[in-house]
Amino acid sequence: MNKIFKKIPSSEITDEAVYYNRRKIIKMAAGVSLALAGKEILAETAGSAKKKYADIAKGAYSSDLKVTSPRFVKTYTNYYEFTTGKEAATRLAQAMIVRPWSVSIEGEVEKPGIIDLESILKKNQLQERIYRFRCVEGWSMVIPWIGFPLGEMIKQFKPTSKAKYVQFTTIYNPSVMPGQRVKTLDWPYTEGLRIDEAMHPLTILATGMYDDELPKQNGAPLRLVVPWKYGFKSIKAIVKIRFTETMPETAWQKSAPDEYGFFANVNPNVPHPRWSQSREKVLGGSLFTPKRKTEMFNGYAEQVAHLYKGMDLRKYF
Ligand SMILES: Nc1nc2c(c(=O)[nH]1)N[C@H]1C(S)=C(S)[C@@H](COP(=O)(O)O)O[C@H]1N2
Ligand SMILES: [Mo]
Repeated sequence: MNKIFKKIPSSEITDEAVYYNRRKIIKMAAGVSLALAGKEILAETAGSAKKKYADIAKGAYSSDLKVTSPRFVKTYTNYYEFTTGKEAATRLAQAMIVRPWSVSIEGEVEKPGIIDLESILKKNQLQERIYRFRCVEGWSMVIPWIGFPLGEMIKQFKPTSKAKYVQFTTIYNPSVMPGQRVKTLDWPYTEGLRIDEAMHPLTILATGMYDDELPKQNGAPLRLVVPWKYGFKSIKAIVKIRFTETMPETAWQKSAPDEYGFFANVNPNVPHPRWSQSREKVLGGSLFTPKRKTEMFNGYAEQVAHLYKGMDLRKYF
């Protein structure tokens, strides 16, 4: 079976408060700065330079949840192309080159082609969306994303009637991404959505967070965000969007199909085979903050439950 999960005991899951406190203690003892990824986080606290997306207005579907401190969101990252360690991945990701960037549009569309990010941004108006983000590992946070509805962009390429699914692919560059030299996942990272999920107005492509450009470790320059699904669906550094008639393969499904389904809807009633999904550790709380109850579809049931009407969500997890 897959190799990575042998290395991630479920006892480690959701222990990030312990992790941060330990880090803090180590750092205080060593007398070094609190910044993990360096300048970026220092700039954050200094708040001097004007942020690139400071003037972006809130869009529809944005919530008024209290956002998580950016230092957690920017340093506790999953980016297996770099490595499986959250802090090390953050550090290694700084080597990425994210401009210029283009995305290849392929498959069942009338207007396929390679489109550069600047022209995508000219055609799609950015907005802020505050969403709760829930990782399959059992932690959650609230992130102010800057992005645009994926569905609006999809319409511009005119999908054919055969376009039933959309597959996304991350950049493949093992010389910069050391994790890709190891077969933790079947590279390049791929993800997929059913076309109605992709067209749903909650689904966005993000280019920023916290009023600024996406940090490299969080998926710069273009990343998917699907707030009612587990975090692993939110594929980073997208270079290809392919429309297909049949359900596409995804990297996690290929790695462990019994653990990671295609749908990956947040569902407190369907446990992961190795741990419960009924609660979540809210990142940024103290060691004593109780876990919060995970909500059906991550709290977005009213908006998305109809997409799965009549489906057995235990089978299609
Ligand atoms: N390309 C790529 N995208 C990825 C991942 C990854 O390893 N590679 N990890 C996923 C997982 S498991 C999660 S929880 C989220 C984490 O996003 P964050 O690091 O910005 O919090 O990214 C997802 N997108
Ligand atoms: Mo995740």
